[in-house]
Amino acid sequence: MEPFNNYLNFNTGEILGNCNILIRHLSDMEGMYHDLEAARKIINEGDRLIYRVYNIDVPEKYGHLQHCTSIIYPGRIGNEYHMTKGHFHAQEDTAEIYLVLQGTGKLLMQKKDREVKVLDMQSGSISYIPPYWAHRTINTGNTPLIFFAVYPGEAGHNYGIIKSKGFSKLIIEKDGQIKVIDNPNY
Ligand code: M6P
Ligand code: ZN
Repeated sequence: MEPFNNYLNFNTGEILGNCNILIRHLSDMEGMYHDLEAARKIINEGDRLIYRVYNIDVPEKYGHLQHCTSIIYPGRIGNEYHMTKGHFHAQEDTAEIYLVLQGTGKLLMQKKDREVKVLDMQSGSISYIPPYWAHRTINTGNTPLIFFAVYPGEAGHNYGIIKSKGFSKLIIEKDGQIKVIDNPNY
């Protein structure tokens, strides 16, 4: 394989070049937001774009490094901030790094033994997600949250556990403040 360049726009998070774009609307995240009624209403009124991922095309194999940008648009579903689906890695002993370019948010992580960790994300923050931690990103600001991620080629995504159980915490807005609360459905 030959070396290659791609070009990242630091303001928009868009990558120009050899990449595929993943677009997630609210309707792609069924049941993931706590307020099912609010989610249903928005979907019925025409749906909403929640985030995009610009993923550079690299073999999903040991030795390679996957890398992408994610752009989470600001907003809430009910009182819960816009977020990614969240996943474990299919190959669970693989880590990941997030570097924030723009915006503010939270990185919610959880192990299978339920241990939970929440880190702040802001321009310049470099978060390390160790092996075995599921991860979800939440935009708690009023502007897009844009971050660059790097992870091992073979890591893969396992969405099943998060889709069925969610995370044990929710990141919500209450009285104008960002709150981390227990997920009543967990
Ligand atoms: C980050 C990385 C990607 C992931 C994306 C969206 O950019 O972790 O691997 O796909 O966030 O998150 P999710 O796949 O959970 O929707
Ligand atoms: Zn990951």
